[in-house]
Amino acid sequence: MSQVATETSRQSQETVAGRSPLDTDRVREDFPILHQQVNGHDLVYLDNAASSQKPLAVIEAMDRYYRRDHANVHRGIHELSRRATEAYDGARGTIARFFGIEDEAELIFTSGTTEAINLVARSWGDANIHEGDEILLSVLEHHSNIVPWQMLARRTGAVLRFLDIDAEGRLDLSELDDLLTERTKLVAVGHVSNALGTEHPVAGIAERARSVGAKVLVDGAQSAPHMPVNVAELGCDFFAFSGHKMCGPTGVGGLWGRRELLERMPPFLGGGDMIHEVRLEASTYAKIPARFEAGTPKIAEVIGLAAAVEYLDGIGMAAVHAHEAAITAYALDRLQEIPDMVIHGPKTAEARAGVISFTLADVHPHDLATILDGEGVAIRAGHHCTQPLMRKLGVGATARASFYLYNTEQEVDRLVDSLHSARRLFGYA
Ligand code: 7TS
Repeated sequence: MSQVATETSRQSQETVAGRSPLDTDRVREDFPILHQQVNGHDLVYLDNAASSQKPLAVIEAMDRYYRRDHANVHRGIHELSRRATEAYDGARGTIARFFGIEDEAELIFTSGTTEAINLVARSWGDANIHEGDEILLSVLEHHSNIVPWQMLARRTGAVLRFLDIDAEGRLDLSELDDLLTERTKLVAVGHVSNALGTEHPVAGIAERARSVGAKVLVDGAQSAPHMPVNVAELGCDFFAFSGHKMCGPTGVGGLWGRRELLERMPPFLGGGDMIHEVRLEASTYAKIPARFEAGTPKIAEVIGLAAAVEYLDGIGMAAVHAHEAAITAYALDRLQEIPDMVIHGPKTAEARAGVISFTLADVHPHDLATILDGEGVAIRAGHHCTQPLMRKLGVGATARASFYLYNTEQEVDRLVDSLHSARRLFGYA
């Protein structure tokens, strides 16, 4: 490394240590999975945008529930069912408070962001979207915030429109006013891009969308885990999130929607638990949230998710965000020291979450990820379920490092060292 580069990284290290409010050594003690060797090296887990690891508090809450309290909810007149029901219903309040949701009946548990968006597209969309209506998305949405709207457009004859990105890779709002018309019935945008890590000004977009009478859905899969989120302050109508990306278990996430909208929406799935009365010819439906939670719910998962948000609350989402901002700034500096490195998206940490997409010369990202895995460094390579964005960037795939509260600057150094070995291996050094 050159003298200048050494100076730069030393200064950056001081900045990270000085700016992160987290004691990562202590945080890391809470995550047993991090303490292992992979391919003969200490694991460096940098695939958090795909799924985060779980603290003991979550693992133990689910273990305790299964060992002691498990039964089905809302039906048994016996002690275990009472305990399970109390824990499940209590978890809704805990998770609602985490997102600033005052009316906890507005929080519907789903299997994750994908199901939450599909619920809105099927239930609200089929009832409210008609031929010629417009739905405004952006070109950098995750497939789960594109495909359900394409399916809805096919069913109804609605038209999809797209916000573009600027040269830096940030959402370009210069055309927003032209794209928003009285035909726009819905704006559905991601809060943070899973491929570029950019944070989008959703509160401003929501305000402008609502001024033309459009409803607003925010895909919060990548914001809920990484920054304080208050759905009322966002000014949106629906907010979707996934538990497994925010220290919680797989198989659970949620949809928040305004009561006046949810109450007028028909059910998404039919079955047990979502009805008021069933007759052979027709049924009436339960009130929200039960109307949208057909069948035996994700009891252990919801209890695990409540433990996850309590854990994150204990640390403080502002501190989680500040830690990630510091580590991302450090990583951006260090990655840009590597010759032939292309960072996709903005090169600075401003309005960015802890996600960095990159390519190294013409090494295929999958080859890069394989070399890194051999050194115990886990990153993701691929199109990140954002194929339209990849086309815009002119690449088929990128390598992606994504950080969370337990990642350290030493781990960023390990990533950089491994990328240097990959460069040597592929003959670039
Ligand atoms: N929206 C965004 C912005 C996402 O990043 C993801 C998952 C989803 C929706 C879907 O979430 P799910 O929990 O319903 O699957 N993103 C990623 C990723 O970046 N790598 O793997 C999954």
